[in-house]
Amino acid sequence: MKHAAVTRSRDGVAVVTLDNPPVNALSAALRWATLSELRTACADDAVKAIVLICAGRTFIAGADIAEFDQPPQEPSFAQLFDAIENAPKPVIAAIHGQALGGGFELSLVCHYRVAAQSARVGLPEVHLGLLPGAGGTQRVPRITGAEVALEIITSGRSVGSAEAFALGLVDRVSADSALQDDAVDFARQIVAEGAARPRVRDREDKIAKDRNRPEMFEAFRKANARRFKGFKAPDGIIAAVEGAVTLPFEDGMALETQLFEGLLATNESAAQRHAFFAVRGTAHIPDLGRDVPVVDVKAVGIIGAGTMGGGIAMNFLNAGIPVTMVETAAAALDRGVATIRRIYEASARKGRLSAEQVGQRMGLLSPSLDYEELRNADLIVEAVFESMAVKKQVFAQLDAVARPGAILASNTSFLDLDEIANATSRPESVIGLHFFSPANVMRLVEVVRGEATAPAFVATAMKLAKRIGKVPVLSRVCPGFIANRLMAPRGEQAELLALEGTPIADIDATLRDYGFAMGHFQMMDLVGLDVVGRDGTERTIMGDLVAMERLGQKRNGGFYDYDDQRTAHPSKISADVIAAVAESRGIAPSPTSDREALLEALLLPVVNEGAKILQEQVALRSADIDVAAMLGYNWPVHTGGPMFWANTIGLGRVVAGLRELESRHGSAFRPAAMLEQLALDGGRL
Ligand code: 3H9
Repeated sequence: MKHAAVTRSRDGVAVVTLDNPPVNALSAALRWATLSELRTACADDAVKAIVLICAGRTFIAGADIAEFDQPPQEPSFAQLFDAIENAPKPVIAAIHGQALGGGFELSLVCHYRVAAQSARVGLPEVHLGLLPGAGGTQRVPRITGAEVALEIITSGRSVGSAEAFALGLVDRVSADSALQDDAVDFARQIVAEGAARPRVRDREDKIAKDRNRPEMFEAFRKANARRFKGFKAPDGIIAAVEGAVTLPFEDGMALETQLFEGLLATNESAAQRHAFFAVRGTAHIPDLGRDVPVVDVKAVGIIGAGTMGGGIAMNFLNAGIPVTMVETAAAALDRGVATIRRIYEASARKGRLSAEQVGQRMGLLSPSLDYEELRNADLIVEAVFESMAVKKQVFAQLDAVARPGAILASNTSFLDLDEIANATSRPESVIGLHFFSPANVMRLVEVVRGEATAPAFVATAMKLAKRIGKVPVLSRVCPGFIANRLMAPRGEQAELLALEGTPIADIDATLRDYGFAMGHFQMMDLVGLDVVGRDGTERTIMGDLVAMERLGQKRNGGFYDYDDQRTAHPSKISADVIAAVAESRGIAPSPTSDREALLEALLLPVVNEGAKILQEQVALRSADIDVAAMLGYNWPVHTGGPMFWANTIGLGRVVAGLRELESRHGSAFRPAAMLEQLALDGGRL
């Protein structure tokens, strides 16, 4: 395939169009094509200036991430970038869509940058556990100064054209429809003026000032220590930007390359690159080809105006899709609508939404007490109390009012979807859409495919989830589906370890050190012990704490005591409760003090559950399980999710650890057959 072409040459301006769909990733093939067109244009005496522009929806979105695991191929970034920067004619980048990572870095070796109004530029490498490795850490500080560069590169955020212009990162902003013409005009103007070709690498003014503030780097590191915890890339970025200020350009570049290569070899970067592709890969469903028709969802109904129903409704309102929200009682409906309004107004106060947007979104919401008003809905999502009897009744009612061809979705988190579907005359129309709380924030949605669900409705749900900004993961029916089922053993293990006498503060600290934002017991206290609840007759720690009105942070403490600042302190009361429950259940004290053993006791059972989910084909692929854990339970991204982590530490070790747990606690911890086999074969999950 030809990736770059000189599409026209007008008044001595060669327009080189780069074309590597879908996002113009700067693969070796695209680097070759660009270099060769550049050389041709440079050799052509009729060409006075060169515009680099991209075909398709965006400018270059960065290096081709898939190439990082392959041997380096020529031409290198450095070879291409040297050729551009030292070209004998001015080179102008014309940016639309996004110029990211290596793509933005390519624009920084051009002599000028023209951006379309809607364009954005940025260096998101930090999200891949990397730093910009093609000069970004050296050139951005030369334009913006080190402080702004640190913020932009460590956050990985993309910068809109207006801000980029204000910062000097682009030289001109043009109307979206006129980008190419503007860039060509700009090129002609530069040729006419005969100005010298500026190179960002030669700029000294900003970094000269930064040389007087060496303390800035340490201060930045300290101020962001919490945000950077567990990640190696931010430290590398800070060191590279510091190098831009303290070293000559070539030495700074050498430092950047060395730091980039070091990061590329880390488990964290491998994990984050896995996460990148895993999140994008969930939508590929092998038995759903492109020919499966998709329903155009123009109107949505929601049953239930509680926390879940309201949160789900907001996703559709945010995407401009009208929602009819139905409740049985006026008071509950009013409360639900008021909550949605309150959340939008809070966003408006923080400047995230305009008053007009709040009005538009609320205008799309129709509260109702009547199922009849769902007649025209293309999709109806049930989000009522988690009881089979109630859900069956709701679905029978929906069956009576919904139009033929409407999708009937349940937000159940652990009930049997097939049983719910059979309460209707059209089980093929029933699907699970399992959102995670808070549903307007959490990115995961499990799309649950029942025995009878029609392929077109599965395809519609996957597509719709993306449209409302969610990441869909397909699950078959089983108790807890993927994420809740996967993570249940972590909670059970945490409580078992506590009953054996391991201090809950140690258990929580182990999870935090691994990278979770919170430990299990802190989380329970935050959610509320009465909310979490537990079925069964066995005496539990939680049951005893609830009986004592210790409901968590909101009342009297829970596992921990809390002061006025809501800081957790170890609690004598809960320690006594734990000891009493352990005694009543005949569990002898055998605390685990070794942190690594603690971690494995907490997380290997999760891996084991994941393997069972995979071998039962509840999930399509192990990467989907990782996505469910990362986006549904905030599993630390720098480990790549439980399955990727298991591969990283080695399946032999996972199996050995589980066998050890099995010998102590019984067959619940027996390694899944798939794990045993893969460990034997040297395979990966
Ligand atoms: C870098 O540049 C390093 C340099 O500093 C140094 C080098 C020495 N590579 O996200 P989408 C695929 S590191 C390969 O669904 P959107 C993606 O997998 C890079 N593939 O679209 C998907 O494939 P599929 C720094 C890539 O419209 C398809 O393209 N850059 C790459 O929602 C569509 O992607 C970044 O980190 C890539 N770089 O969002 C930017 N990018 O269809 C990464 C995308 O088979 N990219 N693909 O599932 C993005 O953030 C988004 O893709 C973008 C478009 C915002 C551009």
